[in-house]
Amino acid sequence: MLSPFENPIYVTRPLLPDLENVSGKLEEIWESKQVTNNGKQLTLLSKQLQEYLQAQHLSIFNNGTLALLLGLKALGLKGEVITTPFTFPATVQALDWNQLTPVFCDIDRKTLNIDANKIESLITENTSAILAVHVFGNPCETEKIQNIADKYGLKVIYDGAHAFGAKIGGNPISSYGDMTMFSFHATKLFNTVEGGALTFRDGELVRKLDLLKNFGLLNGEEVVLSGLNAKMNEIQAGIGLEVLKIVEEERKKRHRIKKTYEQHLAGIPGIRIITNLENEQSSYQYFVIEIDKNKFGRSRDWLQKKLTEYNVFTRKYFYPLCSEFDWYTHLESAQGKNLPVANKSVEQVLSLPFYGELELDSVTKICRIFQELHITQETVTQL
Ligand code: T4K
Repeated sequence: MLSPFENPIYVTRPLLPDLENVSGKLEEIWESKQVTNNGKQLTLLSKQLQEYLQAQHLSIFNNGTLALLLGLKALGLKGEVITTPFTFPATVQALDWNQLTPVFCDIDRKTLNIDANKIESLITENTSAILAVHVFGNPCETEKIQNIADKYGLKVIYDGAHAFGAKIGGNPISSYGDMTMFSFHATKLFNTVEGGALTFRDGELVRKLDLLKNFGLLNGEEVVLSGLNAKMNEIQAGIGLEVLKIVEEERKKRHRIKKTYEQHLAGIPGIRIITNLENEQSSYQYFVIEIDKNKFGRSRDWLQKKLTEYNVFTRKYFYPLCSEFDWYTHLESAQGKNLPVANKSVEQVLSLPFYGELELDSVTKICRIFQELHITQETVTQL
């Protein structure tokens, strides 16, 4: 048996800038005495992110969940929203807080994104929008989704929590749909410790979102909307400015790690790498595989547990399916029979360690552990 790693290897580690640079930023902020509520750092970060993401409009929030929640509110959606069950709880919780009913659509076998071919049959007179997720940073089939939305007059919102810098045929991911949410949580490729943003087409929404994230407060005197507090502070924004400087380097490192995994996992039976479609560029947010128990010889859950003995800590993103939450069991679209692909995939997915600091030797060793744990078909039949 290969020896365990000396130190734990986690699914991810935050991309942190040099402490010296952060201290410099902190000094600047301290001196200004403006520590939140639209200070200089936030203004600068908004400008730089708008350029980086090539967004028409951009608004920053204190996390991705509140960005999405308030984005949906700003769009004034009502009734039902077609979405995916294979996502982080935040996606559907943002619908719940807006009194919107999710209608779950099954997912695509290859990318695990919403299956664009199955959306149309779920549209009713109550449908107001499609909320799709660029799962693991691999883009959705945006053209198909837009065609359906145009035919029925629906809004399209993308949860792009994982999709920072993803592209389709060279076009930035923010250029698709009416609105895209990005998460800047510590575990994300680009982070502000906690944080998030919306990019969107409609310039009218700028003012509305500014109000919604600041209690609906206008000029300090009038309260014109029922909002909440979803502002990013200056320390987070300052850290974000430093992280933005090193994000491209991180992406390159992740590219090398991905290639190493692909090279060494190839040929192990029962392992499928979740990847983007042709002509699309992933953000390199996660590296995810599916384990086919019959071919690999062991189940995903067995493998995940076994890996901890080697000091390797993987995650089952996104287990359980959102359609399994107690408060959705009455929905017809949440029934297992209507979501066969999602129900199968959720039992097979495993997110492997993936972050720039992870050494290529460690990646190779993780793959060798997989080789060691895989058992041949002959052995399976003898068990
Ligand atoms: N939509 C989608 C599709 C999402 O995936 C998410 C968030 C959202 C919306 C909402 O966006 P935010 O409101 O969060 O901006 C993490 C994140 O908290 C969450 O942001 C993320 N998705 C989700 C996929 O992952 P956990 O509970 O798995 O994180 P945690 O704390 O177990 O961290 C994972 C590993 O990362 C740890 O084992 C070690 C490492 N780690 C983590 C943190 C926080 C560190 O090394 N240092 C750290 O500070 O949820």
